[in-house]
Amino acid sequence: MTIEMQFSPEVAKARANASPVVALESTIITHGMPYPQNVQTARKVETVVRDGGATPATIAVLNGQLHIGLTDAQLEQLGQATEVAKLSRADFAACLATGGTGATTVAATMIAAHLAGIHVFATGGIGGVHRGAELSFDISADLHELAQTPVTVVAAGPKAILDVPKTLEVLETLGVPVITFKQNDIPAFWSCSSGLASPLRMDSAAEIAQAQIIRTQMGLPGGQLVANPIPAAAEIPRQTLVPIIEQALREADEQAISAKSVTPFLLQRIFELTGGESLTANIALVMNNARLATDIACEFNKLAD
Ligand code: PSU
Ligand code: MN
Repeated sequence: MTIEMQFSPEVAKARANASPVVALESTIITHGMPYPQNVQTARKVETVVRDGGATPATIAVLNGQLHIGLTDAQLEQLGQATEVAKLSRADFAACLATGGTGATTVAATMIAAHLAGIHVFATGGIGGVHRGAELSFDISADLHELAQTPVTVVAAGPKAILDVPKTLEVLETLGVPVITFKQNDIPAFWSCSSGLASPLRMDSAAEIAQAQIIRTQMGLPGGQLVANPIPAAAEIPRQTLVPIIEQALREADEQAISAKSVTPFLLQRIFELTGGESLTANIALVMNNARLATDIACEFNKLAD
C-alpha cells in the first residue's frame, strides 16, 4: 500500500516522460516570506526550473491531500492562507489523517519528494542547531531527515541566526555530506561566506548527482546538503547583519518564542530590521538555488537507468 498523491498536470506529464523534476518546499511561502512576495517568488522559482529544462513540483498538503506540484490557483490560495500548519516529519501523517492544510518544511518536503521519486530539492535555507541549543535542545528535524532520506537539498548555507559550527558538527555526526558549490568556504545564507571551511567542495552538477547515486549504491541512507553561495551582487555583508541578528535573537528570548515559531519569528524581525533588504537577498538566493538544483536534476536524469 502506498500513499495517495495528487500530481499537478505538469508533474504528471514529466513523470510520464521520465523527464527531470525539482521539488520545492511550501513553508518558505507560508512562514518564510510575507504576501505577496511569497507567491511572486514561488512563481519566479518555478519559472527558473522550467527555463532550465526541468519541471517544478511545489509540495504541500491541502485539505488532507498530498500535492506534488501546485496549480497557479493553489499556489495563490496557499500564499494568502493564514492558518496553515508548518509540517515536519512528526506531524506530516497526522495532517493527512485529519484533513488538514499544511506547508512542508525541508524535512517534510524531502519525505514527499522521495515518495514521488524526486531526487533533488531547492530551497532557501535549512533548519539547523539554534543558538543556545545546549539548553533549549532546539535542533531542526531537517538535519535528521538529511541523514535518512535520499534527496539532495540545495540551500544557501546555514543562516547566521543559527549556531553554524554546531550545525556542521551535527551534520558530520549524522554522516550528511555538506558540499559547497564552487568555493572553499561555507556560505552564510545572506552572505557569500561564513568564514568557515566547507567539509566538501564540488564544481559541477554532474559530480553532485554522481555522489548521491554512489551513496545509494553503497547502501548509505540519506541525502546531501549542497551549499550554494548567494550571487555576490545580491549579498548582504556578514558584518552588517551581526547586530541585527543579535537584536532579533534578544527579542525572541524576551518574548519567550519557542519551538516551531522561532525560525519564522527571526526571519520576520530580520526582514523588518533590514528594511526589507533581507527579503531581496532571500529571493535572489532561492532563484540561484533553483538554477543549480535544475542542473543537478538534469544530471540525475542522464545517469539514471
Ligand atoms: N530558512 C529560511 N526560510 C524558511 C525556513 C528556513 O530561510 O522558510 C523554513 C524551512 O521550511 C525549514 C524550516 O525547513 O524553516 C525549519 O524550521 P525549524 O527551524 O523549526 O525546524
Ligand atoms: Mn526547532
